[in-house]
Amino acid sequence: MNKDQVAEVLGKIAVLLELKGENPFKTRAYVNAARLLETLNEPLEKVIAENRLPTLKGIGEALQQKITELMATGKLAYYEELKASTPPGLVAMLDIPGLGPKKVKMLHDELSISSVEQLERACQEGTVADLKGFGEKTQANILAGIARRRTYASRHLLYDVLPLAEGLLDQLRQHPEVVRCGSAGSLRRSREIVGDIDLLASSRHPREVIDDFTALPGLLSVIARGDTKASVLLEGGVQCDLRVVSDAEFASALMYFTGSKEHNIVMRQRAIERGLRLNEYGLFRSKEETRDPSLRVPCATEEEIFQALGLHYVPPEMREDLGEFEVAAAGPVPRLIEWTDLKGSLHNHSTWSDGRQTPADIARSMSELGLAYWGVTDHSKASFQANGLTVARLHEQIREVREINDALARDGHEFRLLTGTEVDVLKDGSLDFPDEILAELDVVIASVHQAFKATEAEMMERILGVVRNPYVHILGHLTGRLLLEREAYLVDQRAIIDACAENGTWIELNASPSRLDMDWRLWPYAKSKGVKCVINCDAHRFEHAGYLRLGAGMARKAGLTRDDVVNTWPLEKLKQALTQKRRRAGKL
Ligand code: DGT
Ligand code: CA
Ligand code: CA
Ligand code: ZN
Repeated sequence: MNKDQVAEVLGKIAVLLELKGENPFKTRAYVNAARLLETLNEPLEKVIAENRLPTLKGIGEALQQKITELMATGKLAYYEELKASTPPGLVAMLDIPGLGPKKVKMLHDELSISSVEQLERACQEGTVADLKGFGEKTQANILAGIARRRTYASRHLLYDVLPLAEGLLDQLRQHPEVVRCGSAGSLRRSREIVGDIDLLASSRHPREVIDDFTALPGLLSVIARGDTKASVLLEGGVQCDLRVVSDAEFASALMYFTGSKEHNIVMRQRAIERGLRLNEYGLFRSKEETRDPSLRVPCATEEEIFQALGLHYVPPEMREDLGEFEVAAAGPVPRLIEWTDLKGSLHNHSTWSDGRQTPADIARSMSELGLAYWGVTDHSKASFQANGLTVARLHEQIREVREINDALARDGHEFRLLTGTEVDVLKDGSLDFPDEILAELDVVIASVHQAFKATEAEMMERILGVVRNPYVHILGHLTGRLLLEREAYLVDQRAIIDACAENGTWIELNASPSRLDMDWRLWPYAKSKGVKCVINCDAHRFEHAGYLRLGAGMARKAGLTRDDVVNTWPLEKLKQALTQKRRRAGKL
């Protein structure tokens, strides 16, 4: 720990003591000690080593012991106990503007309120206003503060914020004073969930850029504004931070604000090992923290910074400190998949089940998009709520799709639909269609859509049986999670990957914005086992073709290349690959 971190803990102790209604002198002692450490102008280690803690004003024996313990171990038993004995709801209430420890204690003592939710209810009922020292105005402020807190705390699906960021970047690009701009943060790293949008621009006149940015139409509010940065609240409660730097600082600022924090820490360390300093202002020839332009190692791009630190370029999606440094130190990072490599999606729906367009319409629009093929894989009958197909209807559908393909061939088109199904995995582990009809289909995806509450053992037995079925090409949305909505069901993903490797079964990367399942964190393992990926839109309407891009972003996070993903292959190669499992099982 450094002195600022020690000071922070002492400050928190003061707050907890006040919440508990401890003797005010005791509380003051912690506040004063924290302030003293913050303003100390020599390293705390040195003071301790030279035994000079007792000479500091107002730091008695008890405090000396606590500071020493914190510095030595990074922890403090006293603080941990204090925290554990305080209801977490009381601490959370302190985040609401206008509520200090005294008021929170009073709410707790007088109205038995010990969580933000209880506080909100009490305010709505009007009981808070009656408390001494509160009143109608304070009560209204607390309610507003709770609402704001909720908005800020919210996390967002990447897919929902991407267009917001694009819209703002368009505005920045058109600004006459902007030299370069781009997104940073979790959005640039293509995280499936993002906290806020981070944008970066370079300019000679930051103030003008900030002024115009904060005056853009459609902002809910301007949260903060300075000469070189601003935070605004967008429609839907999404926060956006813009920072404006000089163009000489752009590359290092972009790198810094792209993160991740964990990745940045390693980069900084690599700089220090080379006698350099890396921070948001640049790369410097210096052994100390600096932003002195005369020490700057000129780097116009991120590539140059990586190079100066002995690394090949790491694409932003991979900057999570999850193995990218070993790769980029050993040689160039392999060319990652790009969404334009994708030739079609193999898992999609039509009006035959719960999709919006007919197979004929789908064929027309997907070929216009320049794709080469598109799977029509509607639900099976067990998914009755989605109008799942019976065997008889599936036969009819196969006929219809073949007729469409015949017509495409006659007209000289190369685009083809693929016949298929997203067949339900039933509770007992059997499939909703018999093997005979699965054998007729180009592509078979098996998905769990029911009995989510099964134990891990039950779920594993169900899924492993399906993985072994020679007619099942692809395992659909492996965990059934819905981001920000529903937890994954209990499955041992690695064991399933192992089984898929053994049986030649592919795994889907379902690119629907709230699924993105199987998760990018598992794909490096799957790749190491030789399991192929299929990036699927699970499209229910035309616009969902755009999910291919989102899915490719997740595959990039996992370091997947074009050849790891079967739907980058041309139709003939894909069709050949789709027969392999059946051939291996002697079914062809
Ligand atoms: P988010 O917004 O929660 O989805 O995640 P990020 O990664 O966008 O985080 P954010 O917006 O707080 O900060 C943007 C980037 O700035 C972050 O990825 C790395 C950098 N950064 C922020 N705080 C720190 C820090 O304390 N240390 C270091 N090394 N980097 C930081
Ligand atoms: Ca962010
Ligand atoms: Ca941010
Ligand atoms: Zn589906």
